[in-house]
Amino acid sequence: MTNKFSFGAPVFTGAVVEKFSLCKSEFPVGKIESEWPFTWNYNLEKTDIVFGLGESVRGMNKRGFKYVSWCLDCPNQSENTPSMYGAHNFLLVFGKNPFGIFFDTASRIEFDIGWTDQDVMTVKTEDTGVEVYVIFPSDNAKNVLTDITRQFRALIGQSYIPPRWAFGYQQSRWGYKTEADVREVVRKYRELNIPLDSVVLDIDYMTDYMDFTVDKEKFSDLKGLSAELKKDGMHLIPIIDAGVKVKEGYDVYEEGVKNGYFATKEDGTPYAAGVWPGRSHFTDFFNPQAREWFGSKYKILTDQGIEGFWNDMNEPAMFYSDDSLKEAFDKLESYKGKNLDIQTFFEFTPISGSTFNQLEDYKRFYHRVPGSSNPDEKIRHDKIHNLYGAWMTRAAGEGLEKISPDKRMLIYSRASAIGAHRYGGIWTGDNASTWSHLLQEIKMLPGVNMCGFLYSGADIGGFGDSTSRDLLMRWLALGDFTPLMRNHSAWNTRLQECYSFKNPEEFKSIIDLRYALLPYIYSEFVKAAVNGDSYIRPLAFDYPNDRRAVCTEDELMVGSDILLAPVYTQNAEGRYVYLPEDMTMVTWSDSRAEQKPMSAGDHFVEIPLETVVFFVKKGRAVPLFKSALSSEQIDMNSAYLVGDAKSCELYTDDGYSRKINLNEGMREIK
Ligand code: MIG
Repeated sequence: MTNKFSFGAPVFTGAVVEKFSLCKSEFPVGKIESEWPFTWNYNLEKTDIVFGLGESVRGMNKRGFKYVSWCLDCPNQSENTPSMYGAHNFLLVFGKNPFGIFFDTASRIEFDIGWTDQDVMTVKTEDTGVEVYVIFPSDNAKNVLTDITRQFRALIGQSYIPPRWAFGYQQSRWGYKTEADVREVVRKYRELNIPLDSVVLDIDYMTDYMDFTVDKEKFSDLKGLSAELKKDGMHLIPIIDAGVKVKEGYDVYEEGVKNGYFATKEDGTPYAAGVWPGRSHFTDFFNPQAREWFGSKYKILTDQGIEGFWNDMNEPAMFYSDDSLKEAFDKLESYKGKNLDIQTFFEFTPISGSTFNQLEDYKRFYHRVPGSSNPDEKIRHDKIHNLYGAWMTRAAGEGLEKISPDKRMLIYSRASAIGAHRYGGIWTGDNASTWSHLLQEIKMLPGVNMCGFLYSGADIGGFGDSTSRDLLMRWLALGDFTPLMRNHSAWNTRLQECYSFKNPEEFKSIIDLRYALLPYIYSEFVKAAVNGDSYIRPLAFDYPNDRRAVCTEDELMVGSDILLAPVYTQNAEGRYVYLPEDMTMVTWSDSRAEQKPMSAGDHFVEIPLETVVFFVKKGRAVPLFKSALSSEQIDMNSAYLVGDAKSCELYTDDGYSRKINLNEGMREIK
């Protein structure tokens, strides 16, 4: 049962697909301290657990910290980072009176979940307005967490399903500059027989970082390269940035200016800020014509055989604006010649870095939002900031659907808000090569899944800083199970491709497991998307009456049948694993599986670096296939089962048709 309430003057966000009339009765949970500015308090029982909030730091249980939804480029994220790249305002309170609550707003919103007062949760927002949906379990719900999640997902619509090849291993690096670089990656993977489905192209493939261009000097024949790779079951995935370079003669820029497709300053002229291409304009994705126009541009690349993209910098990130730069220079100037005491010196040093992603800049431009009640239908960017990336994903998703009405295309984005989960996936932005960020991913993915972003994953091995061999191996072992499995790193870090380290056959074995599991992962993913379930969940979903399981923060349920206990500490020879019931332990080593029954309870499980261990639930089986060099080449008749059941059901299809019929695709595997 869902109740809808409205406070302030909400802006249309596009998050919700079901129509609800406003509930006339009193707010059913906690207390509305103030209708506007909106302030809601909820007293937490000691044992209440608060799941959700998607892409955010800290635990699966969000208690004990203060989070702010404000899409932000945060490459230096830590445990204390309040805002990440996404705005995922859904919470699932699990306790005596379980409920889900979704704050549908375009604006900044704060979640103080037992931080100011350990036993009080406060949610506040004061810009525009918010529609609040409170979801209670159905009367006959067998499992309240699953039930609430399904209701929420029905509210926001079915999650995006990428083509099957998108579940293959992707190799990326901000640093592949030429066709030759790409060929080298492919050659080295193939030489070592390490499976690979995609090579990801970062900003260097473009001419001067201009969207929808290809630098002919570096990639003389992208179409040819793409066709050549496809023959071998591989895809190229180019990046598209949010900012469009200001440059006379560049068609995208000129068309955008001519037709008024860019966000504008108060005086109606296009707003400029500096990003990778230099001064750039920002497409007004809220304006349907602008959205359609930008979406249609992807055809320039699909015409060259490209079938997948990633959208970056769409918070939008802004390194500087004309104004913030001037302000910074003026300030710096004022210190010139001064005898700086230590206090003034510390004011002075941060000035040059102060122009990044400034709130002041976000207040300097406007979007045309048709249907809004404001004069000229204009809304200032900061009020709807959290939707910008989401609507770019929508532009891409809708555009690609027009360009390719029958075949699914791959798209994943950095910034996001709930609603965009229908159009694309996400990666979780610029993490670093640290063990704490590996653990962070484990804790983050269940929330991300609850919020509908099933196609998701973090940069494997870590983006910033230099990885270590063991960190990359442990991270790949987790990545074996995440829908997006992408190794990505920054230009100034140690090379991070599997062949850059000794004994690459140990990497091969880990990635072979991904391909052995791929048909299962695809099946479980599609089932979760269609049924409104989470592909990755906290143990609480499967073992709600087992307090140990409910409070476990470093194990995951994957698909319907797998429990995963990743290793996330350096030099570990294994780890303690809590099993809520008897299970089958599968140890994958040297590209082969061995199984062993395990009893419920605590175990120290030995997990040498080159092995991957997972557990199959009681009475279930998981099919493993003969690994192949690409997803396309997997022999679908090569399955054997692990686990204690004699058969299992698997969903299969052609891997790309947009129409999906679960029942038709189900088959039994023995
Ligand atoms: O300011 O395109 O998150 O994955 O490699 C950095 C370069 C811009 C940020 C993305 C990262 C990508 C990088 N981009």
